[in-house]
Amino acid sequence: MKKTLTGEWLFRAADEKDYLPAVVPGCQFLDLMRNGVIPDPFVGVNEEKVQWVHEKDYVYRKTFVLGESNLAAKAIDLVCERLDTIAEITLNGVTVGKVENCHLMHVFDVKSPLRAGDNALEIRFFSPKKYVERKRKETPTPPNSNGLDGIVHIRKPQCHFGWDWGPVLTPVGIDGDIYLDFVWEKRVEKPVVKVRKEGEAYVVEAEASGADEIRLTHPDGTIDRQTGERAVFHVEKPALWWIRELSGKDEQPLYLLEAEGKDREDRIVHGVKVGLRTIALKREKDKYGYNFQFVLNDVPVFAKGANYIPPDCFMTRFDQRRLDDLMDAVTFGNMNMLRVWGGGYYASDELLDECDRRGILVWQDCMFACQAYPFFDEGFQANVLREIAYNVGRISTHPSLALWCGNNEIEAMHLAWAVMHKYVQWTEKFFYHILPEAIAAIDDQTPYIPGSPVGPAHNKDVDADHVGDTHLWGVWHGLQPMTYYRKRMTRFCSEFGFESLPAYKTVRRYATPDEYALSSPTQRTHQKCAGGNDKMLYYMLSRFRPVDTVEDIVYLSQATQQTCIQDAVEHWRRHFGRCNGAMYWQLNDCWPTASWSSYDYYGEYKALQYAARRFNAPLTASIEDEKDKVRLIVINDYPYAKTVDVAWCVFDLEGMFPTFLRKTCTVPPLGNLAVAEMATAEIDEKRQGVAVRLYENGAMLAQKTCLLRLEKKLKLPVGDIRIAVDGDNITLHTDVYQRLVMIEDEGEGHYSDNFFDLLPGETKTVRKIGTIEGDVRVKTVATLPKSKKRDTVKTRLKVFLSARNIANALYHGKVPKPYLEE
Ligand code: BMA
Repeated sequence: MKKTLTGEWLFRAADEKDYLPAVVPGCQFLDLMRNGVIPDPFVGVNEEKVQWVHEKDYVYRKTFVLGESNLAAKAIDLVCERLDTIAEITLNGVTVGKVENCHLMHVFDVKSPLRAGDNALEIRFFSPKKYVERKRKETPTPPNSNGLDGIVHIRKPQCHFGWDWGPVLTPVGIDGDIYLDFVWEKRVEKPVVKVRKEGEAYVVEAEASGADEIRLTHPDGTIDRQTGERAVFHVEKPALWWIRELSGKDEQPLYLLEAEGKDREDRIVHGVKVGLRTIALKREKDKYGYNFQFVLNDVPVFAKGANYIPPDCFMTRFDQRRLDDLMDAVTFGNMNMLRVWGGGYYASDELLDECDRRGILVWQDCMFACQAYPFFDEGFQANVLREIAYNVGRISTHPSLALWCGNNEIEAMHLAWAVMHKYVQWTEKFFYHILPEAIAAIDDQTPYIPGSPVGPAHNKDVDADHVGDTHLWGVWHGLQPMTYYRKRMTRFCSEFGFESLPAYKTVRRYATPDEYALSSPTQRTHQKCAGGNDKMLYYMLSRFRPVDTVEDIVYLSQATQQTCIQDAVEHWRRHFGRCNGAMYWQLNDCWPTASWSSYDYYGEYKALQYAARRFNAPLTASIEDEKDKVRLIVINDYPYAKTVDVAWCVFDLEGMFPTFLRKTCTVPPLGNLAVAEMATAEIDEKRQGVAVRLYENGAMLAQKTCLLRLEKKLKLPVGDIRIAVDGDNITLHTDVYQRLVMIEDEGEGHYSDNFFDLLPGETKTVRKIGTIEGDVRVKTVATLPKSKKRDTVKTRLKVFLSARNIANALYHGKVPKPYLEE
């Protein structure tokens, strides 16, 4: 029997007397906002104004009544799904526990302090900031390049202390379910489930102490039952779990394993969803070096996706509706993998359930990022290993789990800690020995890598192109030209990114018009990457003519981001087999900000989100432009050949609807086909462009265009776009070529397509997924008003020549030497 303790609580800062109402699950920031004590830190420069909050301890209090009969239970536990983070729990004045890890569930035996009648539960949360300051004095740590120093001492999302996309807002509180669990006769535990393949069949083994029956419900509804605490099910004809692009279905087949037992008259059922599949990470030697390729049910996969960060600074308000919306963006973007990045939280059950259902693989980092951790401290290591055991047990049953990764970028940062050698040594001990053993003790089926990026051994060839995965930051941090990616023949790019401003609608939610300028205090607060706004301008001006208004800067920053990431992903996809994954940084935001995301904090789709749908489509066309030639390539990620029609043309920017050349061809499975090649000398770069269309069974799957000159060096025709709205459908028609057409209206939601090119004479219909409000407007590169203010060359030079940027360019801009077979 459970008695929930969520809902209404009281709270106070420890140095104040009066309690205020609080809501659990939640945190002190949400409660302070609700009570009008602090302003919304997401607006204007309020983040700065609420920094005093971190300095304090907070006390949460709840009273509840129990009857005499409740106390007759054999055992009574207080279960806290999550407590963030350093806390002491007292019940009726008796200390029942102290905790120091927000990444695991805490259970306390509370039978003896409970009494009939009124009970008072109090949880005191200690200031995380003060905690890390104190810890750092006891055990010095290397400096932190993201946020406050010493944060490695606390097992709490590291990004709470500030990151290059996130504010310094360190919540404390009860941020999960909290309840009393009464045991009358026996406990019925959650089942431990193991799945393995035997020949063509699968074996599902389950053990649940206290269970009377364990059953397996197949996706077709048939149920196998076994009595007792242990069960072994043989599934002879498995309904295999696939990623969405390979199953072609929105819902993947899942089996439901349930363990049921009776505790007095309470019927207790624990359910676990199980998917039948095999997953491997191939890292064998090959002609390019060493492979890095996920293989699902024996089918090689090109991983297409993005990096996921905590979707809110205050996680408890990220509800199922927002999760659904975010996951819709993932499927909309034709992604098949998410990387849950190591500076936040382990994936929640809800996120994993959605990934299981929709068929999205999950790369799970363990929660260590960008810094060296004090694993030599026995208490710290034991704390971490408890967290690992809990999360591996919880996460490993999910069929979406594809990889355990030890950490984010710790090895890449070793140079910085050469002076604190102990940390470097312990990084190797922990991530190459202790952690993999701890994971394998619970989950020996899922691949493991010590960190990302990873080389062949500790501290060797990190970020090399012939081995492991890479985080390529030459573009953006290293100010390399956007063509830099083409020089990198990585085996798997798990991070690369480009910043843009969030949607204009979002800017209006955090800034007033007098704070729109990128140099304003508000815009500088909402840009956490040092020099980020300058870099955005630097790249925008490398390609487009200058603009003045924030609306136009939003548009161009997103257009630049989209073209940059599209070029990189298509380049790597054209080399599937050698490169096996392109996961851009980053999918989402934790607050409204300028960042590398494609989906902003309020769920607005940036240009990149639409582009992802096109460049990640499993069957698509791509244009590879080189100095002297343009090649048209069809990319096929399916494990079977595809027969398609390809049509292409050289079109005049101001011409008539072009005449296409056509060819029917068969693209090999998991491969590419070069369909046509054109000499650039035969194309009038000033007046013409190249377009390709791809059809399957008469339906157009893709249209891509390519200009041979930068937009700023072209006279793009303005023309006129006719817009007709019919219900949710918006039809556009143009007589001349239109570059990067952005549709907008004031309603909620997004469009079925946006930020696309239109060929001269083309008519295109898109659908609004949401509601249309007010006028439907369009913006294109050619319609941007001219600015007289900026000297492009001077502005760019000034950005490039800052000391920070020169150092970054040297550090990030390297291109590895070609791999020579050993
Ligand atoms: C990557 C990440 C993050 C960071 C991002 C952008 O390396 O792992 O630490 O936010 O770069 O700089």
